[in-house]
Amino acid sequence: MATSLKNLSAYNSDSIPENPKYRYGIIVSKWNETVTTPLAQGAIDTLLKHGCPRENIHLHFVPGSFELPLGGQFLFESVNPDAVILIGCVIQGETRHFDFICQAVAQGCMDLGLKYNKPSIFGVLTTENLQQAIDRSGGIHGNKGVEAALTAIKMVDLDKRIGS
Ligand code: DLZ
Repeated sequence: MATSLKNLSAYNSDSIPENPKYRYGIIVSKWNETVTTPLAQGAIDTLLKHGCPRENIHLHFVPGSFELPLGGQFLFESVNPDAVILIGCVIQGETRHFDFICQAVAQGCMDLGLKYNKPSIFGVLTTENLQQAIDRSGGIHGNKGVEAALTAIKMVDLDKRIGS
């Protein structure tokens, strides 16, 4: 597999716009917390690194990934951030929960962005096992939270430049 040797979070900082004045919401699922905590930290560290003040980051938690889109909606309806990042980790089990949750949160994330005309970033790991999730939350394959934050910064920049 192409990803087996790759740190997917490696990037060139010069290609990322600085955007100190923008506001970000981060909703984090408590389910598989040992994975979602480093994902959230990766997202926060990345926003701070690229100039976002800590007070412009609105961090909240929901019980599981299924609740992420509604958590994002609560944020758009309250503090109205420039983008939200949904962070979760769904691990394949023996039942069809995995399929239902992944489908719902992916669709919910897309619907959320389209409803509020603001970036809604899918920072959810969907893995076969815990090791794959660990590898992608600060392990050998990088940190999906970092990638989610970079995507949020780029999409907010695009939104502002287009002037939607
Ligand atoms: C119920 C459930 C299961 C089985 N697995 C996960 C998971 O791997 N990752 C996750 O974020 N949440 C899981 N949940 C919880 C659901 O997302 C949700 O919180 C409950 O079904 C209540 O709506």
